[in-house]
Amino acid sequence: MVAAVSRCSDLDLWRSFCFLCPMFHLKNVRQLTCLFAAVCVLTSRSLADEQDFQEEFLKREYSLAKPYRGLGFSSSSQWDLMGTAMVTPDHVRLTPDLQSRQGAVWSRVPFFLRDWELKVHFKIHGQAKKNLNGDGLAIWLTKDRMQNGPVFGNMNHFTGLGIFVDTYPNADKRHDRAFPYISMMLGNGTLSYDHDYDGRPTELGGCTAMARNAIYDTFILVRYSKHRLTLMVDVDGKREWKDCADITGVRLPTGYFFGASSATGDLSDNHDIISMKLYELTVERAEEEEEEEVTIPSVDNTDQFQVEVEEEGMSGVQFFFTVLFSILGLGVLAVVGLMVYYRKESRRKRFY
Ligand SMILES: [Ca+2]
Repeated sequence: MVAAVSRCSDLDLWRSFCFLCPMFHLKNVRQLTCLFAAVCVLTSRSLADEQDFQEEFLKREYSLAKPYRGLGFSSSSQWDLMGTAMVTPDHVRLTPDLQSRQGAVWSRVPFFLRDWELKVHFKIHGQAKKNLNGDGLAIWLTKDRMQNGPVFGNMNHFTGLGIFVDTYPNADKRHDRAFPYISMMLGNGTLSYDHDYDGRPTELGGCTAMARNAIYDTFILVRYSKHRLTLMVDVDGKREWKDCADITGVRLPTGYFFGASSATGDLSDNHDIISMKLYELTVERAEEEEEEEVTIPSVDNTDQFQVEVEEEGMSGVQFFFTVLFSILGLGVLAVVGLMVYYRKESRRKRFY
């Protein structure tokens, strides 16, 4: 509707330009200038319209953006801070670049929209060299809020959606992916996030994104509409979204809370959230298309997302004992076999 209105007003402008130009009896160069000016005006208008169009669907009650007035202490604020998280004029710092810190920011407002888009502007930066930093941050839409735990500063066995910007390769022997790695997981309250394997056993999809110490602004976009969950990233300053994961058949209950959390361990980084902007999507639905009640997050055909996790190879000591016990086992079997054989032999001889 908004788009249609803006198109009409653009058309009117265009008509008035086309009407005015011949009135001046201009030569070719002047006509071209006139045309150029008209295009400039129309283009700038359409960009502004697009921004207005987007802002119209911004849901402020679920969004975190500058200026962060009263965030974390005012009763009118819609967000709570936790752990080491602190607010500056430019960002919400979840953890500083120091060891063993945990911080989070959580929305106070339960979320009930059906079709939505979340744009997260974040910054991860620190002194340490690549792969000697950690651990990353997570974006959440979960049943529980304000919990401490081992999953990037939130509880394990969570219920809901987790998006992880993992900056440290714990399963570094695999070398199957470059870090930072961004991935998605849907928790049902019993699934466990496996830190040692960087969440591979439960991940729905993901991609490498060079989002640490980036010279450009870094963004994640999560879109959920008609049971389809899409993850996109923009980390290389091109101002365009790159596909990261796209999962269909996702069933996500409502009434959950948005949050962002982070943790450092032996390794550290500054983990900052600059904004989390939630937009409502207008989606056409057939009238008979009634949404069924979803109580537990789930994905249809989860088998297709199972990531095979290979067991790590044996260490030297493990190998030695395995061989030793195998030889001893074989020896015992041989002795038992021989005893049985001789007993049978002696019985046979007695019958002769
Ligand atoms: Ca990791």
